[in-house]
Amino acid sequence: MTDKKKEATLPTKKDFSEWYSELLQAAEIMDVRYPVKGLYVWHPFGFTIRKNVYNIIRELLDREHMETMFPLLIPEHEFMKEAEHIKGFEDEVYWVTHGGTTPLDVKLALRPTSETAIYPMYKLWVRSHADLPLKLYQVVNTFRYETKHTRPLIRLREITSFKEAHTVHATWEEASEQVEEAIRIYTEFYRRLAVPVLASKRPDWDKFPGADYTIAVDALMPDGKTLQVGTAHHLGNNFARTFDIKYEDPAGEQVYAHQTCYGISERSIAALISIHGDDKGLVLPPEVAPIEAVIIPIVFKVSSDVIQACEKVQQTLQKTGIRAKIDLSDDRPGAKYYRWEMKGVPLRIEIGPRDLKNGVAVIVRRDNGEKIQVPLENISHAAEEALRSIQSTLFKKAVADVQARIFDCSSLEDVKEKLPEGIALLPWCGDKACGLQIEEEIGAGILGIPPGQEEGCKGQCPVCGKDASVKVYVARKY
Ligand code: A5A
Ligand code: ZN
Repeated sequence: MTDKKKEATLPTKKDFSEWYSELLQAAEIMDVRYPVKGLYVWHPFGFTIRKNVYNIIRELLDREHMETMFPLLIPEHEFMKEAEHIKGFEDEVYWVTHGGTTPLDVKLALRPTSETAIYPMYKLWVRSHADLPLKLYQVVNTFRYETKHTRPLIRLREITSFKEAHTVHATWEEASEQVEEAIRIYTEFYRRLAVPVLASKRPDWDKFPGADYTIAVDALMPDGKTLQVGTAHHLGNNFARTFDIKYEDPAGEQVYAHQTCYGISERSIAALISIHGDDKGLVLPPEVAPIEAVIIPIVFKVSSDVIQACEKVQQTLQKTGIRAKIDLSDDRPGAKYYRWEMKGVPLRIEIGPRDLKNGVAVIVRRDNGEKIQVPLENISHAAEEALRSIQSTLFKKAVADVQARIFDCSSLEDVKEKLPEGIALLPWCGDKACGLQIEEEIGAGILGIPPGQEEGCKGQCPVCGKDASVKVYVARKY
């Protein structure tokens, strides 16, 4: 690569779609050149972000769940058991039909999700009320033959990082509490990524195939569209009846179990990148940044003093638990700044001969460009402070941005005017016919009903004029 090519600038973030595509390549997140549609390759740098992100979700789930792993292949007869589930997924399934040149007796589905792989085993594992609740999760790849426009990290045909949890409970109510818990876990997970999410109960026509109901979390993207970044489903005893998952209750009766499942994917990384990035590239929250601080020696001739000081700073930072790296490449300082800004490194620490003489370093924040001079003996404390501040500033900024882009609307005209900027809150009577007409007229989707709405009139349904007992989020969706 020539120096010029390396420093080619990104399109402005206002052209979000182009910015996003260019950034994935320039910041070395994904390589989109793999020759199968909807499949992409992780660059090692992107994969390190993924590792940090998935460590957080694992940390949160490991408190009450156990991690496991089920097979990728699902026999046709298991896959075809639950009628609603099949209807929802049959157009999206890839089938394995041959072993070498021999046709298989039983066709095998590549899992689009793992209910039908896991639940035949749950039938064997769940015996008594003492086995419940059962809470397992896995992080695996899943395959969906998506027909809508595919996009790296957002709509994949191979989802490489599908985190799915599957829980079993004695009662419908306990399962319902688990769905709430899942949404709390996801909200906390996204807070650690400095990404605010909005929870809402999906309308019936948009729930998971085979579920009683679905609650989703959505992130608001820079272009005003929302991205569904997680879902939790109450499965009732629908799958338990199909897969015969029963337990013996304390009175000795055989009772069908109640289940939930909830999932997130690398869409979490799409949201993180898109919400915080700027015209210069990635801006990573310290929690997930592969490098939290890059140290740049400002030297024009070889100066072993400066290099030594940089190495000492690196050691000090690493001892504090900060992921620090020195850039000792031959590039000019300007080229180094450019490279690490593109990669979203939260802090840049510059040390030159004059700084060294004065016993100081300069710390530059990636999120707001702020520069401060810090005594070298104070460097790790100052870096820690700055990292903490970046993490919380990014979240506050993102929260303020979402709040400013939710609009209370009472008519469809009003909604149409506001949607290019964000999300509308609109009264709705709850009838499916009205809901579908709203979606049709505004050319966008109903996300769902936000939680915590007490009964009571919330205005009039813009379609039928009847009193509305709820308000729904309406948005253009990815
Ligand atoms: N078994 C349940 C958990 C399930 O499959 N739910 S789901 O279909 O809603 O998927 C879970 C989450 O995965 C979604 O909320 C969405 O964030 C993500 N997801 C779904 N399809 C995807 C795709 N094609 N590419 C990337 N992420 C996807
Ligand atoms: Zn209505």
